[in-house]
Amino acid sequence: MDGVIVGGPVATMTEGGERYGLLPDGAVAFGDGVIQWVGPAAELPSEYSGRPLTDVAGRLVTPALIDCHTHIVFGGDRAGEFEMRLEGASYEAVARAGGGILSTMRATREADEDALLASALPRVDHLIAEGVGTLEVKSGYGLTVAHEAKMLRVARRIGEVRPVRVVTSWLAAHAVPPEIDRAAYLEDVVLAGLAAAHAEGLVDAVDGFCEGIAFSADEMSRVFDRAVALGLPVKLHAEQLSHSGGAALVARYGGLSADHLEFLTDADAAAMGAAGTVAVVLPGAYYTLRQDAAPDIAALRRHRVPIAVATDCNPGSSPLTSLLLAMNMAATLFRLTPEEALAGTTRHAAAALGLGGDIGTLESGKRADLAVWSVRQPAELVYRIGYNPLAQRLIGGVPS
Ligand code: DI6
Ligand code: FE
Repeated sequence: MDGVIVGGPVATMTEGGERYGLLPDGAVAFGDGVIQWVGPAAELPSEYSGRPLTDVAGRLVTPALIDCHTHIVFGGDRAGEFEMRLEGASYEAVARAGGGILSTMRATREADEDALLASALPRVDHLIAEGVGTLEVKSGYGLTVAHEAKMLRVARRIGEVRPVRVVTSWLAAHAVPPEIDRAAYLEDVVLAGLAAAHAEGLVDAVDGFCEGIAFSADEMSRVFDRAVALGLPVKLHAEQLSHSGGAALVARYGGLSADHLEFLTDADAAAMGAAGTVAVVLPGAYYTLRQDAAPDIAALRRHRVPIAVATDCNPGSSPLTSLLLAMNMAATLFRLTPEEALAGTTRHAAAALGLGGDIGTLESGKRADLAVWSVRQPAELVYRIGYNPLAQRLIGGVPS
């Protein structure tokens, strides 16, 4: 589809120039789903002026948003557990009553693909309605070869039944299920399942939960070695609840991203900066778990680590389906500037998925994935709480 968008400010989110890469009165020309020209409307080349014109009437145009860290496919929910905890039950009591990741594991195993898809779509639709055009989806609640692959098949189907690009991550290294010992789980499920799921075309990247209660940096390095052998990029849940060495590990592997990072050190940030690894901050989990130490944003800035922001949508630590709210939380709880928060769901989120050449900014040659908002300035997208000003979304140039 060909077209030209005019009539309002365009936040291209390109780096190095104006804040937000802002063109106060911009134009975006696209054809065959790809952006062909972006610049001041007064300078639109005549070859594009005959195309179908969309006048946004003063509204703001940005890249479509990117949620680069979600666990949006899962069975059941944990509302009952939330209620128990607020009524005073301890975490251990909740676990004894069948709560936690393992309760989601059971519900995910019980659900077939159609049921998992049906339960995920309302959450996905909520994100799409907020201008999200690309969504990362992890496995990690099946915890057998078959159930992990099932989760990623559902993730792929989301991209077929909805106008959203889906990127998958193999997160079998999320927890050890009760029926198998740790070493056998790593070998026969995490590693063997990865090869099988990859052969089925289900895996875009390899993730893990590097934490005292989950997998050690040494265990994760075995998983990463296998990812490298298969030609797959790596990323990691790192330094979320304690300092476990995950951020340095993922930097050593030249990984796409290290995510969470509440216990990040200056040396970790330096290693990430040198490796070009993106820091994905997840304020929804920080908020839900009522953590008290935020990620060291100053260290990330000092070492020029790109910062992305995502929902971490999952039934336990972040039952969040609003990327706009995640941006607001990143600003208010972590002190990101509004420009950093919006870069975190566009340019830097694209980099966290290895798609920096394709999406995340409005530049010629990138996909025509755009959002049009009923706001006058970009900071409004971050400043408002619980308000969705999306007017229109174009994915590959197609209104959807
Ligand atoms: N970190 C988290 O916060 C979630 N997973 C992870 O690796 C928790 C997932 C859950 O509680 O279901
Ligand atoms: Fe997560």
